[in-house]
Amino acid sequence: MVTNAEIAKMLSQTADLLEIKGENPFKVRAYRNAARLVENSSKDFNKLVKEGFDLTKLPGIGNDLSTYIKEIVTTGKFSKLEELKKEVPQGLVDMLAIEGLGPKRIKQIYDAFHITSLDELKKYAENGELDKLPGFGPTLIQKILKGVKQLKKAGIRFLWADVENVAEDLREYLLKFPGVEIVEIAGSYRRRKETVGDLDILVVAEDYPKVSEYFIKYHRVKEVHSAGLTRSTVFLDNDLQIDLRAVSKESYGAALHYFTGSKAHNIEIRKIAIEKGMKVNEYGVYKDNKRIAGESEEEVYKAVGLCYIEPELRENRGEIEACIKGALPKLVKLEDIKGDFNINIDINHAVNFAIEKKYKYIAVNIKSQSDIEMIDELNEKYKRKLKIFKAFKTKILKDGSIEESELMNKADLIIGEITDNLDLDFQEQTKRILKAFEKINILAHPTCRIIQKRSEIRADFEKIFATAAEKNIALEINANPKRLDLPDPLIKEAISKNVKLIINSDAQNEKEMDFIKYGINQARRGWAEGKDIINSWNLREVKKFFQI
Ligand code: DGT
Ligand code: CA
Ligand code: CA
Repeated sequence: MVTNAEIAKMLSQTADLLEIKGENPFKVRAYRNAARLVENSSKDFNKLVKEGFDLTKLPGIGNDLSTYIKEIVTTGKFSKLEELKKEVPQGLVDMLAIEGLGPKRIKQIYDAFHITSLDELKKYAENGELDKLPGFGPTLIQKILKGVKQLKKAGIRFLWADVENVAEDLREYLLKFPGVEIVEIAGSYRRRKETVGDLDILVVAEDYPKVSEYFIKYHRVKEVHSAGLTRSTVFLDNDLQIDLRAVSKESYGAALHYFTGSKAHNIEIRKIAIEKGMKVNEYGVYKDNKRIAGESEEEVYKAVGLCYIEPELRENRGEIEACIKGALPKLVKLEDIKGDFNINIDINHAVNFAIEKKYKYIAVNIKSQSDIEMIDELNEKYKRKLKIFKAFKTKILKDGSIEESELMNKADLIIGEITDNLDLDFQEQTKRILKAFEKINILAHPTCRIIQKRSEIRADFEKIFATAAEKNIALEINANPKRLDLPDPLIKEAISKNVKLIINSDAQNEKEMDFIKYGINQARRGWAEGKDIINSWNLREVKKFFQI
């Protein structure tokens, strides 16, 4: 589902890119007006389109824009914008975020020097070339230099899994300091977002300035940005920013809630409080200027009339409404997992790992006749303790047929994956996947995205979900932290269509079998309960689902 804000963003990005390209100003303005209209509308455009409302009745929306908005709502993407992104260098798009640089000036810079990256922009600003352009005075040049610096820092996002070790190490490091009572890592890290911009650490301690002094001596600190009386910011050797904040015990819950975010969730909570004549901030909940809550998060939610909402759900994607209706999901947990269905390592190693984790079943990818014999023997050996299924992993070809083999007939399960022709158009890609559904049991990494490196394939996931639910095809949540595929919004949508999902490690070595925990993070962010996740079920239910 696409929100009004998302539609508006795509339209206004299109306007920016058209303007950088120097397109007709009337056209540019039409996109901007449409973006504003959608953004400020009290009506949900998603709903309007689904109800068949004639968008051209709205002021400033002609046939073209109406078609575009429909495309965005139904596919979640805007092909015109995708095309423009291919034409306009990313560096120029990045420059839009610099204060003082709009599309017009970026075009001016590009036309004069043909520069397309932030680094080049910095060079031209420093060596005095930019000054030669009309309107580029010293103040603007300073702004540009500052903007480039900020952007380069802000632009770096880290995979959640890549900051996990340092986050937990810092937590332990801080807890060791005398007088430190509580250390909690809030922000996107606590919400288990697939990437994090920085770490927001809260600390309850007797003497904060002393803790701060100790904090900035952490062995991986490269640069101390600031160290104040209640807040300190440093950068680690890998450029990860860490914000440390002092919090008092009585307002710990309110601070934890505020700094866990997301911002969008916080804004909604504050609205609810205001409606009830209350005020919420990082220090507590107030009524008639009196503090009525703040020590724990539970207390904060309760004070505004809500139940506790798990951090993974706090994205303003309906969690507050669900809480009011008593319909919050009971999220799946790592302890619920009873198996792994996409394992590419030595069978004996996989079996040992599974037994250690007390898994009830696994599926290993078979590559030869001897694999089959080995699995038969192991099944004999571990009767009742562990069931080992034979999975045959195969490529889904361009036309939706699959690469077949003798081994297929001896497998319990067929796992299909798309590895090429990722840029097929929406219709063709959809058709390809639906056709593959006739042959496969599990669709691996359904969108084929690689986080921050490769975008999702274009396909009609609404249709794919409907068909998967009808035919009992399991969709994978690939737990590799670089993939986390399905992405969480799609997990939420799949579940609402009654699709069953399976969290797989896709391990290439024994260590990676532990990836499952990242898949759990993602599943929880997608509102998944045990009933939605096949490998949290017992063996009998799994066999029944796949009819094996
Ligand atoms: P990140 O670091 O980009 O991965 O995302 P977050 O969510 O960790 O964001 P960050 O580090 O900028 O701020 C941490 C939390 O602090 C954020 O989730 C919510 C809260 N917060 C920050 N700025 C604002 C604000 O302007 N308004 C409200 N309501 N909350 C804010
Ligand atoms: Ca953060
Ligand atoms: Ca922060």
